[in-house]
Parts: sequence; structure tokens; C-alpha cells
Amino acid sequence: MKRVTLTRFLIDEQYNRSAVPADLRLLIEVVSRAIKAISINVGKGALAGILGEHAAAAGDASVNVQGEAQKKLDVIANEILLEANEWGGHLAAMASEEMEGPHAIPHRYPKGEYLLLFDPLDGSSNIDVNVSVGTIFSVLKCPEGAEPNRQPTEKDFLQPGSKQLCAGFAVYGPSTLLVLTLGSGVHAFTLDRELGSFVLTHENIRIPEDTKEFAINMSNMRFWEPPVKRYVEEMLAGKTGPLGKDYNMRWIASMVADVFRILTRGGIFMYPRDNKDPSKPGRLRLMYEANPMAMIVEQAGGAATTGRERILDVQPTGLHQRVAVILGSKNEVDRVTGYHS
Ligand code: AFP
Repeated sequence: MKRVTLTRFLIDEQYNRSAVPADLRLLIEVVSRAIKAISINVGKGALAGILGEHAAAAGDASVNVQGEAQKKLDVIANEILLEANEWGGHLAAMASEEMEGPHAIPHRYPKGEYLLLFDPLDGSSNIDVNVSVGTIFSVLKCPEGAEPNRQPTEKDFLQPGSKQLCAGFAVYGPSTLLVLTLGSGVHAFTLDRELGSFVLTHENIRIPEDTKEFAINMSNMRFWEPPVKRYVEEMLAGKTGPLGKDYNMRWIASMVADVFRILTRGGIFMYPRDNKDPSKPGRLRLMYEANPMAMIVEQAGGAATTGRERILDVQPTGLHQRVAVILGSKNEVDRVTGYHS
């Protein structure tokens, strides 16, 4: 089998309908190198003394802007991505789940036109139990500013997901995978640890429009809204119910692992709005989880909604805002979204 590395994929126009701008190629290459470094850290597990919770200076567990306990690897992954990306001249600024506001490019480095957003380590509650985790990233173009060299503000990031130029995620599992879309389909690369290169292994991934597999955290059932309750009950009724077929269930609690499974064999993933915490319209973050995953899923022929609207159409109001997520096999997403109207 011809071994096409990520580098060749980005340059060889037979893989991309339109040429990938050099600065965007550099961004993707740099992010892929950071993903390799994170993969090495994750792979060391308990041997590196970096499992468990990150202790703030005071010695107690630190919490991130979400008010969630930070794992040591959350902080390490965030720092790896910041350090890898801040000097290359391809970025105007960065934003991360782990940081309150945008991360400016230090004045000593050149700046570029792209904004990079990321969840450095998604699924971090799974790290200590050795279950797959990942990194999710999204690329936007920085709006033209009135004055040159102005520092981008949070407002510059608040663009709907339909404006993304690129989206991707890594899965640190039995193998390390990089899933990528530039708007011309979805492709996955497997890390060849001997070469240190990402090699194209899944070209033009397509999600089957139908499925018999759903992913949801069932322990929240009593908090769901009626349309989701109805849909899940219909699937649980299987052949005896209105959907006329039996369903299987998976819930890994690492979005990257659940989404990659859906990319490879179909399925529907739901983290719907629930009334467990009425102040939160969902658990997952729009800018660096839902939007990149929605672009990838749509580019693979699937669908992604909040239950009420297309995720990529949501006009963001805050860098860390949360949103309900229903994504995967198109016919199933359309069905449950239809129940909401
Ligand atoms: P953590 O990063 O805090 O582990 O959350 C992971 C996640 O954002 C997403 O990857 C999972 O699908 C979802 O949360 C799991 O949520 P529950 O733990 O409530 O099932």
C-alpha cells in the first residue's frame, strides 16, 4: 500500500480539491507534532508520575476556567500546544479549554492570520483508568483588524462553526490517530511510531446514514427533555417498538473515541440539554468540541445539531459556552431533531 504521510497529503493536490495555503499546512504540521508529544506523555501513564490531579501552588487540586479539576496531563498538553504554536508566525492567537481568555502571540514572534482553538486533553477523567483520550482543535481566520498588529480579542473568536477552515482531533488509544478535515472530506492518519510520521490510513471517511448503535450517558435520563426521552425509549424498545430494529449502546465518555467509532461504523452520539444544571444548556463546549466535531461529521456525510438547530449555524456568545450535541448518522440525527420541533 502506498504510504502517504500527512506532509505529502497536505502538498499533493490529488488529495485536496484546492491547494492548502502554506501557512495552514504549517499550522497542521505543527499541531501534529504537538499531538505526537502529547501521545508520548499520555503513553507513559503512571511511569511518568503525571497522572492524577494537577496541584496548584497551594497544593490543593487546581481547577480550570470551567471549574473542573485539572489533571496534570491537561496542563502538560495545554503547554505543549502553546509552545509548539506560538513561534511559527502562522497564528494571530490561540484559545483553549484550559485558559480563561485568548493566548496572545508573544511580541518577539511573528503573527499570522489564523486563530487556533483547542481542547488539549478531552476525556481527561479517563486518563487515570487508562481509557482513550484525545485532543480536539479548530481553525478560524482572524477578522481583519482596523489597526495592524492589534491583539485579537475574545470577540474575534466568536464566529459560527461554518466559518472553520479546518478541524481535527487526535485519539490517544491503542494507536494514535489524527482525524482531519479541510472542507474537502474527512481523512484519518495513524502515527507510525518508528518513523514518527502520521500515515494516511482512512481516506474519505463516510458515516452510514442509518445505524443501530447509540451513545449517551443514560444516568442523566431523568434530566432529559421529552424528545430525547422519547427517542431513547423507542431505541430501547427495539424490534418491538416503532423503530422496528434492535439497537446496541456504547458510551466511552471520551468524545474523541465515541466520534471516531461513529466515523468508522456509524452511530448517534448525544449529550443533550438536560435540567441537571439549568444554567448549562449542555455539557460540551461549542467552540473547541462541538464545532470541530460537527464540521468533521458533516464533511463525512453525517449531521450535527443541538436538537433545535445545526451546530455549525450557532452564533457564539462566549469562548467557553456550552451547547447540546446530537451528531452522527444523518437519518437518526434528523429523526430525534424532528422530535424537538
Ligand atoms: P472530561 O474531559 O471532563 O473527561 O469530559 C469529557 C467530555 O467532555 C466528553 O469527551 C465526553 O463525551 C463527556 O464529557 C463525558 O461526560 P460524562 O462524564 O458526563 O459522561
